[in-house]
Amino acid sequence: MKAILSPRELAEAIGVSESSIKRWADDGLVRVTRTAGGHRRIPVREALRFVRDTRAELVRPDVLGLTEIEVLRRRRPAAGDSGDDQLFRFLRDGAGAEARGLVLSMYLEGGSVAEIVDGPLRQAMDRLGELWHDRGDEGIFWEHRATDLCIQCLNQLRAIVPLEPGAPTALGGAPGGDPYLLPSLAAATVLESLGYEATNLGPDTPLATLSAACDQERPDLVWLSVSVVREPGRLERDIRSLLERLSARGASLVVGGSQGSSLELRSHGSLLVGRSMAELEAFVKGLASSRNGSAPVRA
Ligand code: B12
Repeated sequence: MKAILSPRELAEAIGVSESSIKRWADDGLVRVTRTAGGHRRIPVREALRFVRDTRAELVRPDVLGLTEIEVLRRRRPAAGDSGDDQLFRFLRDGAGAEARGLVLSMYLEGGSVAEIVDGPLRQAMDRLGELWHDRGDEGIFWEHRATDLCIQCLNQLRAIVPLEPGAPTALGGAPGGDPYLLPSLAAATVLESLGYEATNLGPDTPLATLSAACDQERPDLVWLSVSVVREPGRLERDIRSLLERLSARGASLVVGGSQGSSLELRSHGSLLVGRSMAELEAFVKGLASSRNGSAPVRA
């Protein structure tokens, strides 16, 4: 993907005239920087923010370096295939460019990251998780490869969501002994799409490590994604003590993941125990409105 575009390149990509882009830039609809010689330049994150917000059609995705979308367009969907079926098939078959292109298109057409993760991505992984029952080693191979492809899809979204200076910060991971990569990465991606600067410590992060990271980084929000619980009593105790430290300085904790709600924890005040990325999104939007809308939370 290109990092910086000229007005002509963005114009070509969305099939409008260069003078329209320059006019929109001068009206503040597209944010530009200037070269030393005074020429307008558009960071690609800003260009894609504009494409998404205005639902502009990407007629030449190649100009932006989004070759995945071109690859996807060349692949005809099987008759009656929904976007969800398509993603499942691409992940199962190792069609990485197509999977990335599809997820990117869903986002650029206005889908939120939370909707994409709770919907097509989770459904595809649920279906892949059933395959090892019938397909044994082949099913496990598909599951591992699909996990890697989902990581690529999510990291690609992380590379294009707009960045705001002075964004609130979030930090999180999955607890010690929990090997699941995607849920925590998905939470980081959702938070970044909502205007946070997120640090993902990933799977198998002991709560003591998470707590030390929080003391050092002082994030506004902490997430914990729980897919495997080894010692529930101990994990609950560690989460309560983390929550105490966080609440003392006005930060919030969100616990989720497929086993998050099996823990003896109840949502209250600065703790949310949620089952979906939609709940994470709603909680974050609630936080922003209780701070009088000062946090840069996007639609
Ligand atoms: C990929 C995968 C693995 C991979 C993980 C690779 C990796 N490093 O990440 C590996 C190979 C490690 C694995 C291993 C095992 N797995 Co497995 N795995 C899966 C699979 C297919 C996908 C999981 C995934 O990433 N989903 C995508 C994420 C995004 O979805 P999610 O976790 O549900 O998250 C959603 C919500 O929980 C929520 N959420 C998540 N995090 C957060 C955080 C916050 C803050 C909030 C608010 C919300 C939230 O939002 C998300 C989107 O809606 C699932 C299938 C399934 N149905 O979950 C099986 C599955 C979980 N695995 C299963 C099994 C049996 C195993 C093994 C025991 C297999 C074995 N015999 O070895 C081992 C156990 C591992 C262990 N150490 O405990 C079973 C569990 C059955 C059960 N309930 O006990 C499942 C359900 C498959 C099945 N249908 O049988 N697995």
